[in-house]
Amino acid sequence: MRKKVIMITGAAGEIGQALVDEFTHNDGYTLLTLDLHALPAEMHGRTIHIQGDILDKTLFSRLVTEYEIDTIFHLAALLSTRSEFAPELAHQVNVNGTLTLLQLAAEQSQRRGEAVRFIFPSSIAAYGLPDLPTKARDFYVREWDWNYPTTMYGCNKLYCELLGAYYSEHFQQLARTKPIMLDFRSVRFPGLISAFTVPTGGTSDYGPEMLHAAAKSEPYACFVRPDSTIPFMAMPDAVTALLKLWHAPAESLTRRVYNVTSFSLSAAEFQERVRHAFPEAEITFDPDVQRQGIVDSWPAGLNDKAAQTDWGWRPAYDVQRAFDEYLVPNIRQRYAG
Ligand code: AKB
Repeated sequence: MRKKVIMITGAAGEIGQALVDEFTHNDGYTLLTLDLHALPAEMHGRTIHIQGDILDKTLFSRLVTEYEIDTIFHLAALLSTRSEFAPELAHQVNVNGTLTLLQLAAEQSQRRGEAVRFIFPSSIAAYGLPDLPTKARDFYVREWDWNYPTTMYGCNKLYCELLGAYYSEHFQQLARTKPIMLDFRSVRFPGLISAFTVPTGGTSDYGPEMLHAAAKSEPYACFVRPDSTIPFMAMPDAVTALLKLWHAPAESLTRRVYNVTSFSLSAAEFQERVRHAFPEAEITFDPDVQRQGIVDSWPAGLNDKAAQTDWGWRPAYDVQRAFDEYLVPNIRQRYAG
């Protein structure tokens, strides 16, 4: 008998660590985690961890002989800034890695006669707004607006959303019998902010970097203009969104890809919040033209009405609660020693 597991790729990353943490407070699930890196020491023993590459197909062939994969949270990805420096590698990891897992999930769904749920974090990077006046006018974009990403990462995310829908609805469409398909579900996340981890390789990183630097009493030069506005979300809400979408009954879903958001802030407003908590913070603005261009192409806000209606999405942390109750106290404590 194969052991039933929930697979989490990219488990050593920011969302991965928060998701594993949430799962291990709820007994009853066996987690099979995969990452290029080892898990941090405090996570040891909580999961069956495989240190490996999502591009390694032999590894997956071995894993499916041992485990029945019930759900996949596919979090492994190269983020937007890093992907611009290594676009071909980004395509391999973000697209080919996802394709391998979708194929595996489709085959597993047929083998066990029940759809594997495939939960995929997409991003505001899937959007590409043409200019700042349009960004200000179409503030809260809907899922189908402005799907013209300008980054390799954004292109990868948008295409993988489509691949997920293909594998769920049209896979083997010319075969005589309709096979059991996988059940792909995706959330488009805004910039995420964790109190416990610092992001690397993203372009929304200026928010969390500013906050963590202030808590460490380090000066910070923000790489975008003060007026740059994008949506953000506290990490616990990101985990809630993934879990809520995972649990949602299939009949209640009207789309495969949902926007989710919490609050929109300009970099100047972000700085004000940080200064309110850490009055000594040394924050300056030193925009980087290329990274600025990426942030300018991302929407200022997300319209997440479909997620609210279909599966009851509500962020627990608005901007006030995010800073006062989650970010500032935990970050303070983290660097206190
Ligand atoms: C990035 O900046 O690349 C990510 C994202 C917005 O998806 N944080």
